[in-house]
Order: sequence, then structure tokens, then C-alpha cells
Amino acid sequence: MQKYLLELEQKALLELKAAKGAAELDKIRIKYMGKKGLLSTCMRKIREVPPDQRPEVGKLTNIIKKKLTAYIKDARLTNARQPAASPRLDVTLPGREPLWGHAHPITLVIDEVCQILSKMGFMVVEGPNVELDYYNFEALNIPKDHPARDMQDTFYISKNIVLRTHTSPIQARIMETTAPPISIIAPGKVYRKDSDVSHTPMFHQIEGLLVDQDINFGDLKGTLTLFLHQMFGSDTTLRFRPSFFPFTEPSAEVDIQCVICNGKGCRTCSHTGWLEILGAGMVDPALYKFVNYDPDIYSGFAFGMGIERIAMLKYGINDIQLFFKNDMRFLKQF
Ligand code: 2NM
Repeated sequence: MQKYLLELEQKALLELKAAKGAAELDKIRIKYMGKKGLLSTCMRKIREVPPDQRPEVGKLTNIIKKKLTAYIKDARLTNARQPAASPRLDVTLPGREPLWGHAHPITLVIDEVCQILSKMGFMVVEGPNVELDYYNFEALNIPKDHPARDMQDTFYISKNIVLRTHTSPIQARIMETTAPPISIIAPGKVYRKDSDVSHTPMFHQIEGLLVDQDINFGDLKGTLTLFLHQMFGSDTTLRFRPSFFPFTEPSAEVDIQCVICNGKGCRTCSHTGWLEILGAGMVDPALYKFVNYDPDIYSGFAFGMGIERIAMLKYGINDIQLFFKNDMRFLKQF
């Protein structure tokens, strides 16, 4: 019996070595380890061994069983690592070109806006996405009980820490550490608890800020007119409308004539002929006390825009969700 078991081990080893493919390996496994396999038969026959030899034989059978299990496992791993029989390589076939990567449409628009405004003297600055309540609200003239805090459904990390709901806190931080004159633009991701067909909980903004001596609303109009003419073409008609923001006074919204219907009225412009494109205003002097600017010496203007909205108008996209799905059929078109 002992001799038989040892021979069994050697035979199994040889067969495993010669086996080709997973199917053959499985056949060998069943032949030796299956319910009616050679080893299982040995197990059953231990009963027939004379009692004085039984412990010895039992022990050996168990050892061989363990060894065969390990051999089979090993042979399977080796088999899995072998490549399937490889077809001959035809080196005369044309090469397969890899995909050529490119920037996301949102990145393209951010880059274009930054490039135009950089040429007009604005410096690009960034800041943290996870922001203190102080910079996101307090220092921007939005106190604890201000209705704007309800308007901007905020993601709270803790009592005093939020995901920024706009990129203005970047500018509050810069003003805190930099004396005027300053002219900066702050691009980045912003977060609001808003999620439906036309809102995504994360989107992108660019906000601009210029503070110096003798800055007035005419400077704001001139700067935004030049910017929008660069962005949408110098024949673009603009409209400045009165509006409200907590951090600017007076405030305005800037519309361009609808790029889809040229002002005739269509679905994109809700039949008004105009598209809202920017918010802006003269920085409320109340902000200056937070950053130690003297409101008797300095004045400034600020503006902000949503990047997804601009990208949709620029490229004629009607579904904001497309920017976040990473569908190559969409992305390949830019
Ligand atoms: C807007 C509209 C109006 C704005 C204000 C500031 C800051 F930090 F200087 F106070 N940054 N951006 C601003 C003003 C943003 O977006 C619609």
C-alpha cells in the first residue's frame, strides 16, 4: 500500500507536467482526487490494512493527498500564466494607433477664459475646495442669518467647514494677504446640494476681482464688454441689467444676444432673445473691513460666471450631465 501511494504521487506528477490546458488538468484532478478517484479509493481501503500498519498508512495517505492538492493548484497557476497558443505575428500589418488624448470641454473653456483675462492683466489664483465658513460666507458679507445661506444649499463638512459654494472665498483670501492694487481671476470647482436634469452637485466657476484707486462702474462695463467680445466675437450684443448679490453694490447681470437664434427668440433663450452669462458688481465696501482695505481710498469690481453654462452655449450642448458622464462619443468631439 505504501509503495502504491508513492507510485501514485510520481504518476500524478508526470501527468500534470504533460497536461496541456485547464481541461486536461481538471481531468487529472478528477482521476486522482474525485469522489471515485484513485486517492479516495485508497482512503476507503485503509480499513482493510492490518491494524498494526493502519496508523502508518493513514498518515501517508493524508500526506500524499495534501501533496497532490498542492501540485494541482500549482499546475493550474502555471497554466493560467501561459499565453494561449499565439498566432504568428504579421509584421506587415499596419500599426494600431492608440487613442489621442485631449482636454475636456470644461477645461478648454476655463483655459480660454483665463487666457483672455490674463492678457487683460488678471492673475490666475486658486484656493482650497474645502473651505472655512468664514471665507465662504462671513468675509463675503453673508452673515449667519443671511438668506443667501439657504439659497446656496451648502455641503457642510462640520459646523465651520464647508465645500465652497462659489470661488469668491479664494478672492477673500487673496485680499486678506495682498494690498491693492489687485486684479485676479479664480477658476475652480464649486459645490451645491443641487441635483436634477439641469443642476449637478459639482460645477465650475470663474470669478474675477479688481481693486485699485478710482475704479468705477465704467471700468466694470468696459472690462466685461472687452472680455465677452473676445469670448463670443466682437459683434456680440450685450445688455447690463440691475441685479443683487450680497457682496456687490450696485450689482448687475450681463446678457448676450442669443447665439442660437440671434435674438429672435428660441427654446435656448426661453423666447427672450437674451442669454444670461455673467453676474457682476462693484465690491460692497462692507467687505473691505474684513481684509483691512481702506474704503475711502480703494474701490473695485467683481464678476462671476458658470463654466458649464458658457461651454453649453459655446458648443451648442443642451444637457449639462454630458460633461460628467465621460462618454467617449461625446468627449471625442472636442
Ligand atoms: C458674482 C457676481 C458678483 C464676486 C465677488 C467676489 C469677491 F470675492 F470679490 F467679493 N468675487 N466674485 C462676484 C460678484 C461674483 O458671480 C455671479
